[in-house]
Amino acid sequence: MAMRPVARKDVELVHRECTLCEAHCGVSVEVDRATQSVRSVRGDPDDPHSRGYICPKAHGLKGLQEDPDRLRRPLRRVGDRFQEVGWDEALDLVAERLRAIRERHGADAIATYLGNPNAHDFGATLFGATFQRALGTRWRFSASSVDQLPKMVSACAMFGAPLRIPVPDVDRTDFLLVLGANPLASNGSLMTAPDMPGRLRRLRERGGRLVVVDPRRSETARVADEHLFLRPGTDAFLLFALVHVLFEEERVALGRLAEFTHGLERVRELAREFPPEAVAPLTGITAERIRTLARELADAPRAACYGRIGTTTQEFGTLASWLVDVLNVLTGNLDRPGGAMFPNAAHGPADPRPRKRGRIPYARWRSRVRGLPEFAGELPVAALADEILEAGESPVRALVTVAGNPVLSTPNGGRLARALESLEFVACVDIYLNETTRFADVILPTTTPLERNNYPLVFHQLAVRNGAKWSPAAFPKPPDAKHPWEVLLEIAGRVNGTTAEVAEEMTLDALLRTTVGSPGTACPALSAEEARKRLAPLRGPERLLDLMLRAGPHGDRFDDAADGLSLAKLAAARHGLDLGPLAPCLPEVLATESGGIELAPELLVADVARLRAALAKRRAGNGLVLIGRRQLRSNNSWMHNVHALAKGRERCTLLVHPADAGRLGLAAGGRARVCSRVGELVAPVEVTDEMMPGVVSLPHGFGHDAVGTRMRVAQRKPGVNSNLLTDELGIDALSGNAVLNGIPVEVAPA
Ligand SMILES: Nc1nc2c(c(=O)[nH]1)N[C@H]1C(S)=C(S)[C@@H](COP(=O)(O)OP(=O)(O)OC[C@H]3O[C@@H](n4cnc5c(=O)[nH]c(N)nc54)[C@H](O)[C@@H]3O)O[C@H]1N2
Ligand SMILES: Nc1nc2c(c(=O)[nH]1)N[C@H]1C(S)=C(S)[C@@H](COP(=O)(O)OP(=O)(O)OC[C@H]3O[C@@H](n4cnc5c(=O)[nH]c(N)nc54)[C@H](O)[C@@H]3O)O[C@H]1N2
Ligand code: SF4
Ligand SMILES: [Mo]
Repeated sequence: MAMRPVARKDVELVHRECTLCEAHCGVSVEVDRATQSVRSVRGDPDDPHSRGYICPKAHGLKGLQEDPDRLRRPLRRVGDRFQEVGWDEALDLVAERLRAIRERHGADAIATYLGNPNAHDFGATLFGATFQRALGTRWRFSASSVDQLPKMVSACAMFGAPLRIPVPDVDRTDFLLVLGANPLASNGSLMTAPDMPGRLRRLRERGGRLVVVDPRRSETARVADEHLFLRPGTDAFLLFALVHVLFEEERVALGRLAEFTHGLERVRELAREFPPEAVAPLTGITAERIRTLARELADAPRAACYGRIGTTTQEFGTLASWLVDVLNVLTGNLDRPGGAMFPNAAHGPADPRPRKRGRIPYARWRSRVRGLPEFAGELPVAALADEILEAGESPVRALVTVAGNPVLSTPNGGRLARALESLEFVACVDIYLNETTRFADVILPTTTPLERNNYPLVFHQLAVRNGAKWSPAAFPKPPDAKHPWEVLLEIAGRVNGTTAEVAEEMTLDALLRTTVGSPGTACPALSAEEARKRLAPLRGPERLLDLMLRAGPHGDRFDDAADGLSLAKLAAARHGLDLGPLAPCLPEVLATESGGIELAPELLVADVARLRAALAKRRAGNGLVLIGRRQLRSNNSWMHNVHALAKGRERCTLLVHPADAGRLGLAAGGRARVCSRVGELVAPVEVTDEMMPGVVSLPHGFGHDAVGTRMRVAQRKPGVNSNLLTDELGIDALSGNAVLNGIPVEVAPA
């Protein structure tokens, strides 16, 4: 299609980040100011971290911006239809209904669910907690418990804070052991590292080795030196056996970590019970290969062990997450260049709240029906449907979702859909009328990523290189539109009979208390009042960010003559700032009670009994199990309405190994019926030896054929919802995180 010629003066290049995934690549958005439209989205070669790299999804930002199905006005349910209404009417209705339910049944009758995009929007991240606090409920849920919750639990127990998560120093390592991650499709997770294809290529070019452990020969496994097929859900066995060999062969070498690491002997004892010979039949990896792998890890000058979704969304997710870092410690690779290191974000540590040292925020309350534990203020989402349907006299009666699609993304989505239907009131802050929001009484849409400023708060704290980048909005906020943070604060204010401004000021006050005006804060000599004055006229998340940056490790501490960082200075660096490679920072950044690394925290040690029991009980599993997979052109459940990404061949297919296909009578191009304890579906079959025999794979985030949605592009190629098969009873018992991989299924021709 020929592009309309435009006068040069009408074209503006806006340098910012793509916020769709954790890589946060620098993009240059070419904006036609005459029509306020996107002409193109290109990689920004001057971004110091991504250096021009982008993936196909970046172009999807244009499609998202222009999508006629995307919601621009609040919707209110009238009978079984939706009607556009004004903001005041919509917000008042939400506040009124929530208040009434709270008065009648207590605050815990309201549940909240925060989805993944909140982590990619600094406004929602900064004000999400304010919003939840305003509702007063402890029934808070999020996508964390279908994702990285186990890693947060293990990091908190070992290092003292849920987001103190070490990231692999991919650019300097000599040996990278990857378990359950496919960064060539996902572009990396709990590891912000734009251009993983380039980074992994350079790792190998400098003589480093890449080993991938995965039940599927993934895109990443294909470019590795070696790929090891592993039976789903058995990572903790493999990792424990590696630990076993390190001790047995006296290859444990903590180096300087020895001075402040506790629990080494305890780990040695625990690992005794997991020799390679015992775990080999379960994992599918031979004892000999496990032994040599341990030696390779120990012998590499600099090595990093890294585990992701495949290791967290499984039965032993927290143990596997812990053992990944145990290996990093035992080989002396934690906190050293080329190993696994802690980022130092310009806006401060991941967990700035002065929490009581050492107290793990775990199981302070539990879900009513199944008694699943709270962690860091949240309950596992696998409990949500039960809390609505089964909680007797005190069930959850209302739900507020914020940028989440739990019907497609949480286990037993079919049951959750029935639960949502039964609720007294549902409000959704979302930009689509989709599988979840169709159950809403009110939908509150927000601006798009390109209409918002951003700063990757969460992802600078997980980056393989320190940096800071300000992303200016490419478009002004449309008239009558609201940013997510504005919607959250409006609800927070109205539900308590105050205003958004009051809720905003309270958030600022809380942050001021920990950053200025008292001993131990970054700016002890500056009063909160003075700081407030200096931060004006900024508002909203910009004001909080300016405060964090100025009080942060590179900040100007409110001394305008100093050359430290402030938001204004950061914004002037149009392509972002590089703040150098990760640097050793232990023991200073540890927040455990002892001040050291807890290698054998009680919480985790207690869970080893469960693993031991499974080892005793289980022979090599021979039933068929289902795992998931991510695809480059897909983004969880919500970019399937963008034609540029959705076009092309059918992607929601069941991958089956040829031997299994033969045994089950499945033909390539045919269709298979897949059944689990909780549901069934029919999917097209692809036969491929990239699967481990006995394992089938289906991507998640599809299933767009539900009635009452408004996603016309996605509906044309709906695919199936893999979470109709995942089981809400399947959890990692310690964290409560959902098991989304290794689901027992039966498969037959359809
Ligand atoms: N089987 C299986 N299930 C999985 C996974 C898996 O690997 N396998 N992965 C899990 C993981 S890691 C995650 S993170 C979850 C994700 O789970 P969710 O966060 O529940 O799901 P998403 O698909 O990310 O849905 C995002 C929602 O936010 C809306 N949205 C997008 N941008 C904006 C915005 O700017 N403003 C507002 N207001 N709304 C917006 C979209 O319309 C969509 O409704 O899925 C999990 N589910
Ligand atoms: N294109 C794209 N990018 C994304 C997303 C997306 O939906 N699409 N989602 C984003 C989100 S929310 C997240 S959390 C990240 C996730 O990022 P990744 O963790 O890299 O996610 P996946 O690509 O799903 O890779 C998981 C791998 O684990 C393997 N696996 C499954 N079960 C097991 C097991 O039991 N053990 C082991 N060792 N491996 C197993 C799977 O075969 C798969 O190759 O990706 C983010 N980036
Ligand atoms: S990898 Fe792709 S989706 Fe992720 S930030 Fe970069 S361009 Fe965006
Ligand atoms: Mo995720």
